[in-house]
Amino acid sequence: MKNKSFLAFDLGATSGRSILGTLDNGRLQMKELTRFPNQMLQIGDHFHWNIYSLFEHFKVALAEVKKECVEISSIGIDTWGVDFALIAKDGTILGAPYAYRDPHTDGMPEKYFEIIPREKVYGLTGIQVMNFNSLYQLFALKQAGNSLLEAASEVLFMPDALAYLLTGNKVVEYTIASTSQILNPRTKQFESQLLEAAGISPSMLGEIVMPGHRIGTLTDDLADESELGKVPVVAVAGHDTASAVAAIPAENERFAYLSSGTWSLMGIEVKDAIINDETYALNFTNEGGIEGTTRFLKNITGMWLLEQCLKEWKREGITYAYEKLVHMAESAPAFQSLIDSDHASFANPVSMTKAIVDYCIASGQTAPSTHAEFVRCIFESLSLRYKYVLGKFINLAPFTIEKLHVIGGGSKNPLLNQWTANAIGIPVLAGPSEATAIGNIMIQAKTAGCVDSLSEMRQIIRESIQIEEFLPENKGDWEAAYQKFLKITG
Ligand code: LRH
Repeated sequence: MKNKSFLAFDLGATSGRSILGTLDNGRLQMKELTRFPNQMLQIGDHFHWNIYSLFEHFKVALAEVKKECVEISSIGIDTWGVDFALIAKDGTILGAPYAYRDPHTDGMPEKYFEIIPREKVYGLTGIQVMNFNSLYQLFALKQAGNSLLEAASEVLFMPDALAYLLTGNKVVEYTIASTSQILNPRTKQFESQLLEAAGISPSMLGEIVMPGHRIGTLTDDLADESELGKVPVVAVAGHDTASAVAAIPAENERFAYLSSGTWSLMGIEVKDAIINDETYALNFTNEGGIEGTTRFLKNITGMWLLEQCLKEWKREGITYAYEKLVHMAESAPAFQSLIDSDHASFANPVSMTKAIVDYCIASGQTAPSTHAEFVRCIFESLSLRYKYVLGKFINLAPFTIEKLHVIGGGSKNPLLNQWTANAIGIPVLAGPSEATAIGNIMIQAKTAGCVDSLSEMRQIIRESIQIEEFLPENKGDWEAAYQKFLKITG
């Protein structure tokens, strides 16, 4: 088959990338064209996304594609979950979208549950309650009498809003919609009653389209400016985690995954949503995957902790290379300070290092004082949290979990991979680190007819990238540390 190239826009909550992917003779090749920051924009007391700056970066990337002299078959966009843009009746994007770490949703779920009880919301959606879910963001805006919400006639989730800027067409893609806590995973449709209870008209959310849907083509302006012509823009798995899970190089279903980035998303792939008293109590989520799969998973606060520490240290004039961080962590004393990465105090503190120190003091531990001790504390605590959450999945999975696939940027950290394997006691398979972009590209390839199925996608990925295996070692030390971790984190 003739080779084909695709452009992926892959946006996380701290940075974005444009990647050119080429499928040549059953092998995938990738080239990063551009990388750009995606910082929350603080305006007054609020945190927003600068969607217009992202659009500018998209234009720069299109110009880079032109320089490559390759014809791209399509463009796909994936982003982090839950956030959205408000669109006016005349199609104008209203203001800058709120960022999910904005504190305006603090306490909103509890207020919402006075209208519809928590159990019912979970029963209808199977989505873990987190105050930033789109449902509570919309409710918060409504409660505040937000004038942009009043002027809006439509809601577009981030990947769909960006696709709208590229094409002028509006769609609501299924996997990103599934992060909203408004969608019913059984009917795969929005639950009007949830919106009505928030005071939002159900007409604000359009018809859902599945990954593979052709959204449109570049607008005339962009086609001319970029000199690329009317390139099709297709809906991929618009939720970055869904694109990442599609790129897991698994050979069979008996695996758990950890999509490791700012968040650590740990879960399993199942056919139907799992919603029962236990999953409700655990606050586990059922997000939509491709080909009718369900991503049954749990959000764990991941590299956010380290990213925030690094930001602080950078302000003090110290920047560390990744390898150096690994080396530092190895040199610090073992299991001295353990934290619950999901503790509310780490959600968006003014100082992450202070939040960690405060947590350790409050839990009667020696607080980290050197940078190396902070890094070790974060890596060890994450490994132990992974063990805790994986244990729950082992109990709930309809199959035996034989291995953990670690994908995403965090999979490039050999020390964390080894510590994770030690903590969980089963093999860790690390890679691809570019899972979100690979999933994005492979879904485009499937849409273009180059690939038939999810399992063929995964086979191509297995054959195109290097996967590293980490076998558990030093189990005894880790078991003792786990007992300490359980006591501290309750
Ligand atoms: C990871 C992610 C995660 C969501 C969070 C808001 O990037 O998409 O799956 O829960 O961002």
